[in-house]
Amino acid sequence: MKLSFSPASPFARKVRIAAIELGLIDKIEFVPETVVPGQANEKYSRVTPLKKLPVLMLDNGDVILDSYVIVEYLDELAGGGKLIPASGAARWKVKSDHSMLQGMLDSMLLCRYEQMVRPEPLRWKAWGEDHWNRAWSGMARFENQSDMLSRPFDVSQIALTCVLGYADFRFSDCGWRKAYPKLDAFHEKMLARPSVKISLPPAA
Ligand SMILES: N[C@@H](CCC(=O)N[C@@H](CS)C(=O)NCC(=O)O)C(=O)O
Repeated sequence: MKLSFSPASPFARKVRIAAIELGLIDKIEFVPETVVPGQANEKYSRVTPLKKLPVLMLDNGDVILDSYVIVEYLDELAGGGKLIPASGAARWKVKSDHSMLQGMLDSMLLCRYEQMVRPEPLRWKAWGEDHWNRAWSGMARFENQSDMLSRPFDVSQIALTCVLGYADFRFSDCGWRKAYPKLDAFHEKMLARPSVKISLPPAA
């Protein structure tokens, strides 16, 4: 299997952490890919018209996309129910938490693109603030959700780790540690895992 990848991508990081935790990392070849909004990448658009990474390319030519779906696929390969509970209330809780975190990451990425790609005169301040507030109030939600910080390791905890790592990477002066001390403790706990530590984004 091959995974399109960038060390700066929080979505690709989620898959990398999951692959390490599931013992599948050696079965995946990481293929570096560069995608920039507003710039064509015809070769990669043939892999996925959405031109987003990561994408998992299977040996039979099939393509699996969206980081959550890739993690679900890997989880099944590893026997199932490892990072995503197989059934019951725990399953829906983990999936729903993950959807919230995925939306937060999407909003953070839009803020980043607004700063990085959009020409200054075309920036829309209220729109950027709205997206940042979604991520920020999402963090507040998880700060106050005690089970998230203590339950067995799962895909939504990986996603929360990636949200916080991305905040450090691209919004280093946002002050999340001071505002959210329980998330800080959670992040420290996660950093004890080699999968989390080895996948930290590069220095910005
Ligand atoms: N829902 C997708 C989001 C992936 C995503 O937005 N990836 C970013 C890189 S971090 C990307 O490819 N951006 C390029 C673009 O949006 O043009 C997933 O979970 O895999």
